[in-house]
Amino acid sequence: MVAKRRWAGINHTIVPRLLLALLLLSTVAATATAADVVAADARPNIVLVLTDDFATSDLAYLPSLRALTSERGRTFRMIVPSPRCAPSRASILTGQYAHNHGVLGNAPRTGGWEHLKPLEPELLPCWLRAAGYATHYSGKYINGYGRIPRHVPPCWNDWQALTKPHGDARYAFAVNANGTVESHSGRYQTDVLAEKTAAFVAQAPEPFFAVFAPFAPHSPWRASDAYTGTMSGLEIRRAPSFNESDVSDKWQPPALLDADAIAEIDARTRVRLEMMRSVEDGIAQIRAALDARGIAGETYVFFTSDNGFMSGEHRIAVGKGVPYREATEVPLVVSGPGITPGSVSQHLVANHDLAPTFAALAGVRVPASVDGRSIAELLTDDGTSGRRRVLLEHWSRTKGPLWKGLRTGRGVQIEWIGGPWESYDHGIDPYELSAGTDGDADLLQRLATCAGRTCRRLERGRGIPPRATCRARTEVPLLGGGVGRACRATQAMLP
Ligand SMILES: [Ca+2]
Ligand SMILES: [Ca+2]
Repeated sequence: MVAKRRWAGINHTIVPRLLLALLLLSTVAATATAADVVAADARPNIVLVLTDDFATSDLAYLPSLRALTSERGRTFRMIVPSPRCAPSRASILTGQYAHNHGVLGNAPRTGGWEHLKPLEPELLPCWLRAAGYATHYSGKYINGYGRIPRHVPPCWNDWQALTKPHGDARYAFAVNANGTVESHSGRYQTDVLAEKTAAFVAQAPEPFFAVFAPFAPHSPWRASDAYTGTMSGLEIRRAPSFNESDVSDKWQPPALLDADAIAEIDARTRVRLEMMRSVEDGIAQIRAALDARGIAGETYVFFTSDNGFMSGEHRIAVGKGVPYREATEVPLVVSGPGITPGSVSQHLVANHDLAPTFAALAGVRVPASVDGRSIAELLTDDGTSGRRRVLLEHWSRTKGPLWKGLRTGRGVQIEWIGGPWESYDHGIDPYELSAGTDGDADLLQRLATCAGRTCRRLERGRGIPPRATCRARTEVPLLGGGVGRACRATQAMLP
């Protein structure tokens, strides 16, 4: 079979895959050896669909999205330790907690692209590229990117990122296409971005790593003309935490939402879901490209969000950046070789696990700076990750940390800086309606300053000497636990 394909401006005649990989990789990864290429040829492709502010509850309204993701793969409930756009995206690219990568917020003073830029030569795409992967990014990169409109971060073979300020408009926006700024008008942003990823997937040399990062369903909330109004009749379901009636257990709670505020939340939810219809189309287009090329069986597709989203739960009308489940939990759905369709994992997974997971799938060693752990084995096996807890941490724009917390498979302990502790046992209070005041300050402090292997050890409970023996037989002297009430509370929170 002989056909012409085009890659990176070069026409190639199709030859057996290994030879093609050798030819192409010699142009994209000068450091790869022949041995690397042979190994790389057997490695899977990886596609990451990274949405923006998609909430776990949104999935219930989107049957087509479920058909494209959870019904074809394995669903994890993923914790986002720092639930705002830039810190989360930096964690995905570094495999680190925010206190280690240093992108603490969205704005230049404490975070955003300005704080990520010095790290760019060492990020995930560079690990994969050095190992022979072809790399692609389409969509929203990180807050503040585009202030130098032609900047292309290193290690991306095909770079198609939204630039500011035009990146905010849904029908008029600009894309940095490998260093050339393209102006787009008249077409819906998500459609254009999906097309770019599908085009890459259709012809990139294998193995490849492709990121489709639509700026949806983030504000400004505008659906494509094709889907505007399609969710207008949708009845919005209320979680028990919606407009929480008794907030005496919360620190500095907002006022009760009135009818106007609730109507606004519902209207916004409908438009956000309409925006996701275009993301569904994008995923379908990318999958079609994989199918057409016959490589779906050797490609992992990850679907997730950079953070969750509040829509009236606990009276919080809009946004993220709070320690509640709606903000700190997002769905992670993975489909690919060996993964049971429709399966669900109960393991505690965090977004700084994504980079080491991609590295493991690619057979790449991660730098010692990585805090996360690979979940590659959990994609096909119910075995144990050994992880008992994940740190939560969040900073204000100017005043340092706002809150920190310990999240387990069964609950959460939150420390409001300068305020009280709020703790929830998700086994009996999954909607976080009635807070306790338990908190392990010592363990939290250790995790909040951990790095690399130490983080993983603290998350497992290894290396933490029990501080006391619990008094009752029903209590367990948990690693990192304490005595009395703290001991019981910690026990109740174990997965
Ligand atoms: Ca976001
Ligand atoms: Ca309450």
